[in-house]
Amino acid sequence: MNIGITGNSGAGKSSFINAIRGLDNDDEKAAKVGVTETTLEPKCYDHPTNSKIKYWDLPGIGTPKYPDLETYCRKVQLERYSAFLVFTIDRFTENDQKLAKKIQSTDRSFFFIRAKLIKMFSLRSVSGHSMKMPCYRKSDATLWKIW
Ligand SMILES: Nc1nc2c(ncn2[C@@H]2O[C@H](COP(=O)(O)OP(=O)(O)OP(=O)(O)O)[C@@H](O)[C@H]2O)c(=O)[nH]1
Ligand SMILES: [Mg+2]
Repeated sequence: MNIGITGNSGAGKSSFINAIRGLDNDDEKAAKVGVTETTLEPKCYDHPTNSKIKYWDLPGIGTPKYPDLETYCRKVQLERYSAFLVFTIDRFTENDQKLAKKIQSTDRSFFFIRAKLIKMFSLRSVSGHSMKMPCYRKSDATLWKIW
């Protein structure tokens, strides 16, 4: 099974693949991780224990090479993959929705993955100081709200 890991650039797709394979980002077998457009072409990574599952580290959307969804779908060829994890951060955007619809139109399944939640909670914790909103105690409520 070929699982496409997709979503906006910088959402943490490559980092997720490394984490699920038990690798540090600086391991020589790890997917390349960075703060600017990093994954430029689809690249295949084995599941750590199940040889039937392949993770495809896909480029991110919204970069000079893949500026919009149409360009992205044309170059990445969604139909090559059997299912998708769609990475999002901070907000579900119209682009996330459009990408999900494109995937649905190819009869593939997908899950949305909300990445960098801990970062979101800690940022709110900082701003929460002035807004008197202790964030960590509210994290369960926040999770319910966005789910
Ligand atoms: N705080 C936080 N940072 C993360 C997390 N996952 C990834 N990052 C950071 O986010 C940045 C982008 O991570 P990548 O894994 O390269 O993101 P990507 O989605 O593969 O990016 P592209 O290949 O450009 O599409 C890096 O600086 C990572 O260290 C996370 O769960 N929490
Ligand atoms: Mg990447």
